[in-house]
Amino acid sequence: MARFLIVPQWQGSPSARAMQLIDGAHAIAGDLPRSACTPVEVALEAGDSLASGVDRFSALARTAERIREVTGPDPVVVIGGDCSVSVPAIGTAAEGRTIAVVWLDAHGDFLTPQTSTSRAFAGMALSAVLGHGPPGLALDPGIVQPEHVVLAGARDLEPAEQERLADVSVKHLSTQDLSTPDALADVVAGLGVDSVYVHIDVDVLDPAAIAGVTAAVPFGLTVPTLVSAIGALRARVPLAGATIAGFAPRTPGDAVEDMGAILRLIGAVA
Ligand SMILES: [Mn+2]
Repeated sequence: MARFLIVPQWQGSPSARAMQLIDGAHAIAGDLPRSACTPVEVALEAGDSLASGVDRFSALARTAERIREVTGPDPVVVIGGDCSVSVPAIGTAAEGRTIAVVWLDAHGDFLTPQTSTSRAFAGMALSAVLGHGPPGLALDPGIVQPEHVVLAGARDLEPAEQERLADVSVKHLSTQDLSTPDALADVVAGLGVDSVYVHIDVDVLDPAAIAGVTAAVPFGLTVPTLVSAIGALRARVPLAGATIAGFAPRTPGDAVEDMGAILRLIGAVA
């Protein structure tokens, strides 16, 4: 049985519905065995940017510190919360080994404090994995190599993200590419890494498969396609850890509707 970190962090989200990410984390935790769950305390207040270029920096930095405190060499599944909960978990997972990062997300999360208009850290999370962003949130450069990152299923990229992605060696697999079950596994297995961290923003799924996301983008993955891709990947490369992020149900009833899809994704990574 995997260990789950429950991180109801909303401060990284640019959405007006950000606080429903708290409900999403709690709804998922409610369907997991309590003994397997480690709750991570998240401040309720917004926090202060402290001139970092990231909104709510102080609250995010405190949560990141707590995630670092409760993660170690054994793989964990982080239940968000906004996408930025993955950053400190990836930092721990990369200690003493070379990892790939598969970032499954409708968006690039590849903005920086310089290019983001919202200043929301979730939209900068993948940049922060590669070392861009304020100390205390961003990993040190070199902990994860750009050529070991695969952005998958992204279909709503801002021009600034597209420019930066063209400049670095991050690989990009489209929704179409992922319809070949072994496509993701082939790319990651070819990198020569020790293990792979799998980040899933549930908005990588098609809006028909999940309703509780804050920024739905059409033409996403089906649940079976995503589960097959992860299964094929895990058959070839050990898992260093995983995240399920971005679940923000509007109502408790909506959470119940979406839970079947969420639990299948958890089954794929746990
Ligand atoms: Mn995301």
